[in-house]
Amino acid sequence: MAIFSTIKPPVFHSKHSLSTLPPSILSYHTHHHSRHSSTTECCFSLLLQPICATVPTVWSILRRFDKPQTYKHFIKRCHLLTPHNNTSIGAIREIEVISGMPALTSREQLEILDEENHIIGFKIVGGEHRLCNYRSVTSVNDDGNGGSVVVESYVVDVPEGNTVEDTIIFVNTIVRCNLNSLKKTAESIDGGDHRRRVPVL
Ligand code: A8S
Repeated sequence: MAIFSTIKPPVFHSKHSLSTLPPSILSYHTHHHSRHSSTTECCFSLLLQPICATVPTVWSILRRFDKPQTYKHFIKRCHLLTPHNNTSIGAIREIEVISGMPALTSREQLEILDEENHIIGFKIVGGEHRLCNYRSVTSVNDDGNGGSVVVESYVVDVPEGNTVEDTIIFVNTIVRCNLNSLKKTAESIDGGDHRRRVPVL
């Protein structure tokens, strides 16, 4: 499911699955993006991905700022530009994308790594691509049934010559593919269905 808006700060519509998220988690998705300071037109979107795997399993994949290619299949290579393999806040990675994309590389800086609430966020600070001022936040939440719900939101400038709709369709497609492959990777680690089965009486 995706919710998008060009309004700053982002406005959430009352969707059931979103209203079940703790307000502290939701505020990461809204307030963080309201720091977007670009003067060009920008857009915002939020996607939800239910996963039949536990929060620790999903988080163990997501938290690896140095290894996004584990589930982001558009990434060919990734290396850290900051010394000592340091992946704390401020760390910078350079990724190379697979051929066929309108991009070659992206330089990305880790902005949030909240191990307690399972939230990771980064912003794009350089590279050869068209997504200026891209910033994203991804959180993993317990679905209350033994599984997880991943929420990913982003803001990005609308590239010159493109419309808001084009931009959202393009970026949502990439994010949806990433979330789908995160689901597959996590579910294969957890051996499929980790939801508590409701006994049939
Ligand atoms: C992410 C999200 C996105 C990555 C995009 C949207 C990107 O890596 C690809 C193609 C581009 O044109 C831009 O979480 C860029 O990685 C796959 C190189 C940034």
